[in-house]
Amino acid sequence: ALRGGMLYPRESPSRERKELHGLWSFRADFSENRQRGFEQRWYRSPLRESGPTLDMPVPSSFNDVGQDRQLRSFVGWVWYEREVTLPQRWTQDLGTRVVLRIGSAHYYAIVWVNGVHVVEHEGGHLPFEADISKLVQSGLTTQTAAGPVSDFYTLPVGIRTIEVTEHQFLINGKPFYFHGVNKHEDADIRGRGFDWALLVKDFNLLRWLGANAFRTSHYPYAEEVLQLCDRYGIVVIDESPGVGIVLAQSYGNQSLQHHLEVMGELVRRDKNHPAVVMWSVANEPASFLPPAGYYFKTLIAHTKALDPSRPVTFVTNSNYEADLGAPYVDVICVNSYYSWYHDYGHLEVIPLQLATQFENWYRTYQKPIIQSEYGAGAIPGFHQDPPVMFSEEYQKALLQQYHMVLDEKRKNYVVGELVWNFADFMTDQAPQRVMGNKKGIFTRQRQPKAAAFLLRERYWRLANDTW
Ligand code: BDP
Repeated sequence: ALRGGMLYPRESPSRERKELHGLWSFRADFSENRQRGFEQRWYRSPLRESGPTLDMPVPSSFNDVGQDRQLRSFVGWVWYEREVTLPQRWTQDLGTRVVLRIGSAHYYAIVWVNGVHVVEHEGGHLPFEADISKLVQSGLTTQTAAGPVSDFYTLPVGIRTIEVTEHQFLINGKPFYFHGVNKHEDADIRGRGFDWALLVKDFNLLRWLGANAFRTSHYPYAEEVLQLCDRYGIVVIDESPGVGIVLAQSYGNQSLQHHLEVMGELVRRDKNHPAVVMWSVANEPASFLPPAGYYFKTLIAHTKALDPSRPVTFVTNSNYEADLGAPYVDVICVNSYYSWYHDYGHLEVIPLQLATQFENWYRTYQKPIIQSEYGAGAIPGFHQDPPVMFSEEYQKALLQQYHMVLDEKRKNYVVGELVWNFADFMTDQAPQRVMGNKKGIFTRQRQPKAAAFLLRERYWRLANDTW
């Protein structure tokens, strides 16, 4: 007979709920008999102490978020672990009931809390729970060297230095070459919005690719994204939402004041992330218009005053001679779409045009240069040889032409290349958009196009070259 119901954990004046969703440590037991975890008692100490772990989003299927074939089809014991800090009022008051509830775990589940076995359950889909009050309650208040603690905060930190010379970008005194992507916070169904499973999938893809950096085009990303960058050592160019500054009136005083405020908010939020190595105040403004000079001078000086420890840039697609903001940046970030938005189909123009682009910028400013965007649209599954626009072959061939020049110039003053874009993304409708922007090297569903394999080969080679 049923001994009682199992109420859904709903909050009320007498009930508090703590979500355990998010990133968990994870390990699949690949050992021959699938029993190593039990033999070595992995539940007794933090999982990372008994071997390597992966970050796994919960809820999600471990089979689907990675790039590992073995895990894709794994059947056997997998171990999930996370540390939980309970509010003092739960652990101090011995009359409070603390219940651990698992909404669903496939298929046979064994649960330990602080190394103590608390419950087992067979079957997925349905919830089970255990009263863990005795395990987590001490009846004590948290004390320090001075008395009871009134507030507690932990902040993971990392320490590194950034310097920019005439032709180099230095991290911890060593020349750094950005080889990575531009991203968007975008995916099917959710659109723009934070999602742990999507984030972990994207980081697994960045790792697959061998990317060491990305730009948060064209707005600040969720803080969780930067937290993972800190942990994984992915370098970030942190961009403000200053996109579309293309009219003379965009340079008005009101816009400038707001832009200064936004930079203040951005720096305040992200200044403690070692992964962030440069601020980008804008993307593709009409920086040739007369008011742009004063605007960028003020904006960049303000950002540097807020954070003297990081270089500041904006991403330009103006002509090197006409750009009125470039004198104030530390690093020149240039976008160009040779053989895509000009000279359609003429891949052979790229080497000369791109080399000239780099030479002009460097001669004029003597600052390191990042190719902050370049790319071509490709509809996955469309093939043409000789390549034509929108075929996978064309995207790949265009990138290859860029790479030839990048390889020549990176030995001098080009310090990075960020492909446009990591993944296809949705846009407004327009004749140049084929159900969105198709310049992703991955599809919007995060599957690789031919160009992804090209970049993967290149980035892993560059990774071994530069470090
Ligand atoms: C660049 C923009 C980027 C666009 C890209 C494109 O910076 O946001 O998505 O062009 O047209 O100019 O694909």
